[in-house]
Parts: sequence; C-alpha cells; structure tokens
Amino acid sequence: MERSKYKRGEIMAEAMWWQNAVVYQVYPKSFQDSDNDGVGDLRGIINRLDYIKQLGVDVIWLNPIYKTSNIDGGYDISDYQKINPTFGNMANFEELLDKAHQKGLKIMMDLVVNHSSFEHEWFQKSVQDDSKDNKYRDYYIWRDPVDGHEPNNWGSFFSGPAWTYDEKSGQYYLHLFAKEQPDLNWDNQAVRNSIFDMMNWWAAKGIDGFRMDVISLISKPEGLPNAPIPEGALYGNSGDASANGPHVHDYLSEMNKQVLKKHDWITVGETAGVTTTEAEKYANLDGTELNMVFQFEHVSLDGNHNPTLGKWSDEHVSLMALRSNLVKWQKALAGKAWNSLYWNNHDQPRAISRFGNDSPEYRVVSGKMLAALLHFMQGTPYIYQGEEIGMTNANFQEMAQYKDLESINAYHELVEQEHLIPADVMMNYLRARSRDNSRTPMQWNSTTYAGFSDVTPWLEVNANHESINVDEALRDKTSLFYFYQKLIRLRHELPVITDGVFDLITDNEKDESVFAYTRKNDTEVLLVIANFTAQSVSRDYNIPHNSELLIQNYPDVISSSLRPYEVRAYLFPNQKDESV
Ligand code: TEU
Repeated sequence: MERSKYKRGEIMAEAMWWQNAVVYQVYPKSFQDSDNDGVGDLRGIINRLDYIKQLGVDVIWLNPIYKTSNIDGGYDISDYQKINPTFGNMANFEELLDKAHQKGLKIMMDLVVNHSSFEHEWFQKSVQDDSKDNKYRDYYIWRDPVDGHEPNNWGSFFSGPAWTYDEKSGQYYLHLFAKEQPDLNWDNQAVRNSIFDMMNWWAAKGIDGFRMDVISLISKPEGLPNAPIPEGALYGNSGDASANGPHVHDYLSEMNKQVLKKHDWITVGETAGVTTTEAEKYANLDGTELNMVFQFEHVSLDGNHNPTLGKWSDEHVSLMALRSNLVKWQKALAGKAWNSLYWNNHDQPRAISRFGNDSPEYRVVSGKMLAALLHFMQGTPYIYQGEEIGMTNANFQEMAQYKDLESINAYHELVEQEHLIPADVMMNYLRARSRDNSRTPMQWNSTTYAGFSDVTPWLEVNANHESINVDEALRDKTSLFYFYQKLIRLRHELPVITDGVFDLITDNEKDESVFAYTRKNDTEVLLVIANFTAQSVSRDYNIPHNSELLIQNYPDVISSSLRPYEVRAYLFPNQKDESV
C-alpha cells in the first residue's frame, strides 16, 4: 500500500517537534557505573549514548543529577547549580550534553522546585534566623503550632505528618515529602525569581527542556486548611489538598514568560492529582504553560481499596478499567492539549510485571503488546530505561533488600507502628509496587553485576539479568528492543500516529479481553488490535483487503483468532465510508 510520503516536520502544519518525538528516561544512579563505586554516573551515560541512539529516540530525560542530600534519589537538591559528585562534575555534564547533541539527541533535565533539600543554603538560612527581616525565612512554609500540635492534619507522601517542629523558633515547617525535603513557598515572588534565574542559568548551557517534579503541588490552598481524613486513614491527604492549587497556573504562566517561551524546549509537568480539565490548562496547545503532563489515573487504578493503604496493593487492573481511563484521556485532550504516554518510570513498578505477564512464556509477547498499544496512541511516548529489553520487577524477598525511603517508611508505619497489615502481606505489596522495582541496575549483560558495575551495586541486580539483558536483546532480532525501535521509526514516518483522531472500534468498550482502536486522518487509518489476556480469543474484524500489516508480536496471523497477548497494527487508506 502506498504510504503517505511525509517527512518529519510536515506531519501537522502546526506540529511541534516534541509531538512527534519519543523520550528515553535515564535514572542515572542505576544506568551505568563507570568508576566502579557501585553507583551510576554521567561518564557511564556518555559511554552508552550510542545504545540510546540506536533505539531511535529523540530525547533523554535525566532524573536529577544535582548536588543532593541523597535522601530521596536526588529529589532533595542541596545546590541546583552543582552536579552530584557521585555522578561526576559539570565538565562531565557539558561533555554529555555536547555528545548527545552531536548524535542528534536532546537532553531534558529534571526540575525539582516544589521543595529543596534541608541542606540547601536557602533552608539553612531560613532555619538559622526566624526574624522577620531574614528574607530566607519566607522561602519556606513556617507556621505556629495549633493547640500545641501540627498546624493541620496533612500527611507526608512518605508516611508520618507533613510537618516538622523546629525547637529553636517554636514553629513547624511544611514538607509534603520527607522532613529533609522542605516545601518552597511559591507565593513568595523572591522564590519564583530565584527559581527562574536558576532555570535560565541552565538554559544558557544549552539544555533542551525540563520535566517538572510535582509541579501541580506548588500553590498551596489559602490558610492551609485540614484535609478530609478517609475512613481508617491516619492523616489528611496533602497531595489532594495541594494539587492544582489557587495560583498554580499563574505561576506556570509566569515561568513560561520568564523562561520557557524563549526556547524551543520540551517541557512536561509531573502533575499529581491532575484531571483532564486541569490538563487542558497545564498542557494547552497555545503554549502558555507546559507542553504536556504526566497524569496518574491509569497508574492508580490498581491501588488498595482501603485508603489507608493507598498504592500498597498487589491487585491486577482490569482491561475494562484501564481502557476506559486511557480512552478518557485520549478523547478529552484531543485538539485541546497534549498527552504524555507512559507505563512506567522510576516511581512505578515495571510495566510487564504490572500490566502484562512476566512469566518466561509471555514476558516478551506481552511486553510487545503493551508497547504497541501505548505507542500508537496520540501523545509523546516515554520509555523508561530497561523497558525496551523487558526488565521485570525485582521480586525481593527481604526488607533489607529495599533502599527506597517510601517503601521502608510505609513498612514501618503500616506493619510495625500501626499494625494495620501483617508483614507477609506488605512484602507482597512491596514486590508489586515498590519504587525499587524500577531502580535495580540496568541489565547490560549476563555477568555478575549485569555489566552495570564491577563492584556490588547500591541496589541489588535483578536475578534474571543472566537472560534479560541488552547483549541478548541486540543479538535476538525478534527481541523487544527491535520492536520498540520499529515503533519509534513508525512514529517518525507515519503522520497518522501523531495527528490521527483516536477512537475505539465499534463496541470495543464492552470487550473484556481485547483493546482495539483506530487513529484516522484525512488519508490513512491505523487500526490497533491487542489481546490483553493470556487466553486465546476469537474475534472477526473486517480488515480492508488493501491494508498493510505494520507490526505484530507473533510470526504469523491466524485469521479470526488472537493468541495470548497478541497485538497487530494495520494501516490502510481512509475511504471514509468503511467502518472498522
Ligand atoms: O514523585 C511525586 C509523586 O507523586 C510520587 O511520590 C509518586 O506518587 C509515588 O512515588 C508513587 O509511589 C516525584 C518524583 O518522581 C519522586 O521520585 C520523588 O520522590 C517525589 O516527587 C518527591 O520529589
């Protein structure tokens, strides 16, 4: 079939480069250790740029590489303009940026400005002097006790209250995350100016954009009122109380004017608590705020029914619920805002273990199904390191194996302190949802530490690295790696993947096993059919005779049958009179 002969940049008259791009997320701590201290570093990333380029992506998102107190994987920054010495130095970063650009790769940095580290100079000055003429006091959110207690009932994302008492000043300071991560006061113009100055400093180095950590939480509600405490929960939900606050869009519009609009950047907001209505503001196509957002609804559907336990669960989400949510976001943002597309990242468990099937029989075929299902939707896809070779959850058996404070604090609070669930149940939940699942070292080869390091890594290597690794993936022409490579190439070649209107095929919303949708533009129709289950199903779709089978995860096609996790994507001319 004659394909539309577009070349990149002609895909949509108003298409922006990041609407046709694919992003590869590198968690530097676990990517490649080049100096054998057991921790990944910038030189290690430089040494692997050709691998990333070979995949075909356009952008590398680097999780935080700044000087840090190392409480929360770098999300506690003690100097926004210095490099974490464990990762290297500024010269290493500049070399990485330059070599990435030489290879046609852009670098998106991670902006963590809802909070800083407690060791940041600003906070140190804020704590030392509680007098009104200390400008740094108001860089953070200090409040007097109420009835001798915390100023409100908010809980931290990392267990415990969201307030810590400072004996010296007799006040509490707010931290939605760990007590070592004090929240910055975005209502203070001086804070906003300091942050915009820092962003422009990085802009001058030639970076290509920012992923913005919990940016939906920066504008706190007036008066910091108590939040509703769900039945059985210990605290009010500070995320819900702070998300999409009264001035968040004012502050992002200000950031856009002061920094973002001067550059042809990619920007994505990590927007905990975002709704489709809010996303239309954050990621509006007029470009007055950000390019796109990460929403969290599809990765929250399998949370625990008991709100006290939140994400801690080992539930498997149903296709009915997952499809309904993904369809909602595809349709709600169409023509109004831009979606990001992701299954996993450094905070989420491995996609194949969570949404697919990580058994030896179905790991690759279900991984390919998930990849195709997501990458043919409208939005910018994000591939998390190791996803492209089908890495799986870590399956740790002992608490001592976990390093992430979110997991460790939750275990202490839910099992040891509140006795809400037995240890063995929590261990199952950690195996299913701990952030450490996605932070085990990248699996490069089958040697002792998977080629990540020559010494014991900071976090255990997944035991299955002997069979699941980059060397194997590059050797095997039917591997997930080459499947992702083809999906990325198709996105760069086929306009309909960027500009096609999304819709489910007739009656698919009732199908409990198969997710089937089309993308249509004036000239072409893309049809994606995915069996989300481990069972074979029979389905008859009237595939037009002149269609092209673009990609599939089985070696052949058995008409009217879809084998376990089978996915097929077809392309055919848009005759406009044929309904699929
Ligand atoms: O994550 C924000 C966030 O909402 C996470 O706490 C997420 O909901 C949770 O980890 C799911 O289990 C961002 C960063 O991605 C995360 O790594 C940081 O720990 C957090 O902010 C604080 O900066």
